[in-house]
Amino acid sequence: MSTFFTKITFIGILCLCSANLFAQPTKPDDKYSRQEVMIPMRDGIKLHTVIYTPKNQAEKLPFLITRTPYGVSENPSPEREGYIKDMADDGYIFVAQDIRGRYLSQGTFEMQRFNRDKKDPKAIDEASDTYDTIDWLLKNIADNNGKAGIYGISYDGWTAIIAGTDPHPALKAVSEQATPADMFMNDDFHHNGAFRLSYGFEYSVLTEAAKTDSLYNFGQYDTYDWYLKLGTLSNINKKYAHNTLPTWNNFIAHPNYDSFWQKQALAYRLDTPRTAIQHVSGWWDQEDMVGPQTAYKTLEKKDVNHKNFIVLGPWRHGGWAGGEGTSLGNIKFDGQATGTYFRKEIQAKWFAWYLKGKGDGNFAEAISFQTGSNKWINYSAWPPKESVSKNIYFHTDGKLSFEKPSAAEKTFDSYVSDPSKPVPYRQRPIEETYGPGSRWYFWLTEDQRFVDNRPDVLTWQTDTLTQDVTITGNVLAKLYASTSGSDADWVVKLIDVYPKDYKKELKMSGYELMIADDVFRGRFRKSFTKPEPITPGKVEEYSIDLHGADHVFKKGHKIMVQVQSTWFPVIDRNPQKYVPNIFDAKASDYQSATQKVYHSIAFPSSIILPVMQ
Ligand code: PG9
Repeated sequence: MSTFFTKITFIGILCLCSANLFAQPTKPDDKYSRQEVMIPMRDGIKLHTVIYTPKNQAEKLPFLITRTPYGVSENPSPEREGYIKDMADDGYIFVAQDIRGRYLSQGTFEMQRFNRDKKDPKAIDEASDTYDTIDWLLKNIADNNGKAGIYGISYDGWTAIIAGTDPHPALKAVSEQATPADMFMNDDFHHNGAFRLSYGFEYSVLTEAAKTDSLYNFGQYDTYDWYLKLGTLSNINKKYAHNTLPTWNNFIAHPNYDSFWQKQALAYRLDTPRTAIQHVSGWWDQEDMVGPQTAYKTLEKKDVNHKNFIVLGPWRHGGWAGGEGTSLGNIKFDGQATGTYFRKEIQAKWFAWYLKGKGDGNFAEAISFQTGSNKWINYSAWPPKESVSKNIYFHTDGKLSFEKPSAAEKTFDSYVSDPSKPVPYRQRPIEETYGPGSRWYFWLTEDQRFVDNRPDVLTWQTDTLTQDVTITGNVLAKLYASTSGSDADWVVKLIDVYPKDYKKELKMSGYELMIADDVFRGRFRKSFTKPEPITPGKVEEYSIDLHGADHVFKKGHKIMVQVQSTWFPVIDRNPQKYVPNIFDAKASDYQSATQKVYHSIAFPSSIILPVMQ
């Protein structure tokens, strides 16, 4: 049946875009002994674990652990896996574990399980499961050096960072890569309260539907039509899921930022860094770009012992794990092998220092691959102190400039947002997220010209830049807008427009590359816990965090901003008529609305850029 079920393990996801990751033959390696064990946890549940020990071990070695919901049995040995090959060359005992309730592990799976009640000695969570695993490994696996590190991407990055919140004393280093930090504010399931429909639904099916269930077959390659025909969100349970998907049911039960989302968020769970910790984030991560930035920022507040580090690179979700990383989608990085560099010069050296005392231990606080200039830069703080906030303002006639609007200008631009004709978030066909031929992996780098002529997308742009403009740090949109409806979504995109005649690579002439972007659900403008209708026609101020960037808009390029109210189906359609819970909205609640974006003296919409001096 559906391709949801046939190929998707996370490693499979990586494999789709990193063709050379598993290109080698699958014969067993001679360098490692492989054993599969069931490790007992404090509550008696046993977790399926694969351990690779180097055969000719000359010294006592640390453990490098990864814990996953995506199945460890298919993991190739370290020798053959590009992601950890450099570390394999250094020598570790590699451990991969199926988390509770997944694949060959016992127990029940809970999506991003909550913290346990520490007063109950038998209570468990992902941190205690890691603790018990490390305890068992130290006692049962010979010739270990008494130290452990944990690493992983996305869900596996989340299990890594959670392990560090209540670490076994032997756990010395955590490399969380693309962890989600807050599923209501950013990351996989919502952005600023706007629900990530196609991802949320398909991921719930992928992890929680019975593998034999054939109800989810889209039956068509372009899922844009499927989601549009679906109609209201309540049809998911009525027609397909029949209340069988716990994660989907949680979306419905928690439409606001209640304690369910708050207690799941890393801000609630993190305190001081209790091990050395490295956060890894991709500038074009289509799933969890913000998570590591938020996690770094949270821990940095109490990082008195300098244990908290961040690495930012030009990658899609997990893009650093395989392949050279010289390009992403259509974007090339001047031949720089950013993935190879990360694995060899950053990841391997960092673990070697913290787990083996190898190297000089001299790591920059923040290491970023600056896009546009295409070079690695070390910063002593993130965001760097040298950047200064500068507003770039919207004007009449689609102009964008660092000057404030004047009295002579028209005060707003408007468009009609029609939920029956939502703006596709990427070029159609919109394949199943993880389906065959899916371009999900690099949609954030797609040329935004595909929506340029839509009447429901507004565009402002600067004149051709006469000098480079470098932005390093957080980007914020300040939107002054009104709607004729009583709820509205605001999507804001900061775009680098390539020159019309781009000699360096002709086919990139005029390309519109998103540098920072996000959506904001209007009902949450005052509070994410207590949404409120918008008064039709009233101008409201929206502060929309577009997150980090480190980018040079080169001389000869232009800076562009686009605003729209739909991004479908990655974001569900806002009915534009306020209803208490959008998951219960009726078909008749979905209404067209006239949106006005202001650029007057009183309401000067702008983007606040972190400009490097
Ligand atoms: N982005 C995926 C995910 C992480 C955590 C929770 C839900 C989804 C992943 O790639 O693992």
